[in-house]
Amino acid sequence: MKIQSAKVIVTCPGRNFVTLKIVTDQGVYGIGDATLNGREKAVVAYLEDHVIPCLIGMDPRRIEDIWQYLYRGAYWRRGPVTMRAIAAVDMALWDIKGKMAGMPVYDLLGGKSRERVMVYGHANGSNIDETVDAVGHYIDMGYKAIRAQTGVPGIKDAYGVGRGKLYYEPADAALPSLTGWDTRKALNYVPRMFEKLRATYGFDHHLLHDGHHRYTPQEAANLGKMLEPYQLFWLEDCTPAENQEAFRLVRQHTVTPLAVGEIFNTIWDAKDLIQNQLIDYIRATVVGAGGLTHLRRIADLAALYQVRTGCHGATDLSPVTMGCALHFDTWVPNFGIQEYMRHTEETDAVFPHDYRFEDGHLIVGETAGHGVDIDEDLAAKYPYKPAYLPVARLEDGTMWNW
Ligand code: CS2
Ligand code: MG
Repeated sequence: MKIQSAKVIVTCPGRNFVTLKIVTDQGVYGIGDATLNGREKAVVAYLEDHVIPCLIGMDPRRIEDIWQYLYRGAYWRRGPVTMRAIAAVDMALWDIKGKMAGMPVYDLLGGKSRERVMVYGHANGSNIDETVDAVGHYIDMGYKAIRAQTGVPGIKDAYGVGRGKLYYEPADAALPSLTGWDTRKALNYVPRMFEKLRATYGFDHHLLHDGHHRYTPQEAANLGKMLEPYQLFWLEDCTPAENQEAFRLVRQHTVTPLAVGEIFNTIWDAKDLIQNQLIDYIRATVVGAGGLTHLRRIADLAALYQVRTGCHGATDLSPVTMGCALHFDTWVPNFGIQEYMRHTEETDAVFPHDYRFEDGHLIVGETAGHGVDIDEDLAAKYPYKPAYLPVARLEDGTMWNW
C-alpha cells in the first residue's frame, strides 16, 4: 500500500481552514487539519513544498515511522508551523487506518473510556451583567461547564468578548487590530464577575476563565487567590508559559486549578509543568501538538502526575480537529474536559461530521476513521481571506500579550 497523492485545501467558510487530503493507491483517503490562525499560508507552503513530495510512495500504514521521519527529518525541530504540518499528516493517516480497519479511531487507540465527553462553551459579554446573562443562556442549552469572559470598563476590546451569542472569532481583520489591556482594572473586575455568577447560579455548574497570557506570575497568583471562593474548574493561561518555572510561583499561592497549553506544540513545552505538578490540565491539541501520535504521549506523561487533559477547541481548530479530539477524549483515561466553540453553519456544511452535542456533552461518532469529511466543491466556494489575530498594548503603549 502506498501514498499515491496528497493536496492542501484552503477554504474560508466564515474563517480560514487548511486541510490536508492524502489518497492511497487503493483509493482510500484521509484528511487532517493544519490550520494555524493568522499564519495559515505558512503551513500551506510547508506542506506543499516540504512534506507532500516526501510522502508520495510511503506506506500510509506506518503512522509512527512517518511521524518520526517528519519530526527528525526536519532537523529544525518543533514550532507551530512544523508541528501543525505533522499533525495534519498524522490525522489523515489515522483516518485512513480506521477506514482500512473498519473501525472508529477511538477503537484503534484502545477503545472507549467513556460514552460521552463533557464540554465547555464560551459565555461572554461587554460587562458583568451581560456575561451573567450569557452564562444563563449556556445553562439553558444544557452546558455543565461554561467559560466566562467579560469586557472590563476602561479596557478597549478586552480579550474574549465576541460579537454574537454563540460564536467568538478573534481573527477579525486583514491586519492585526489593536486592543488594550490594564491588569489592575482586570484584577479589580474579573473576581466581581465570578462573585455575581456564583450568587446568581450557585455552584452546580463548572465555571472557567481564560487569563490569555495577560498576567505576570505574581498577578496571576493574586487572581488565582481572589477566585478561590468561586471554586473555578480552572484558570487558563494565567501567565506566559515559555518559562514553565513561572507556574511554581503561582502554584505556591493558590489552589485555583491551573490549565495551560493551547499554544504548545510538543511534549517539551509541558514536560516540567507536568512533572512538577505545576498545572492540573494540559490544553495541547491534536492539531497543535503533532497529531494523535504525539498528543497521546503528552497525555500518558500527564497521567503519571494526575494531570488531566483539557484540549483547546476554539473556532480556529477545524471540525477535523474536533472530530479527532473526540476520538482522543473518548479513549484517554485521564480526560478532564473538551473546549467546544461551535463552528458556523457554513463551516459545518464544508466539513460534514458524525459527532453531536447532547446535554452538555459531545458524543463521538461510530464511522470508521475520525468521522469528518470535506466537501471539496463547497470548500472551493470560500476562497482564503487574510485575517489576523489582534495585538494588545498597555495604556502607555507598551506591547503586551494578546
Ligand atoms: C482561546 C482561543 O479558546 C481559547 O481558550 O485562547 O480562542 C484563542 O484565543 C484562539 O484559539 C486563538 O486563535
Ligand atoms: Mg485559551
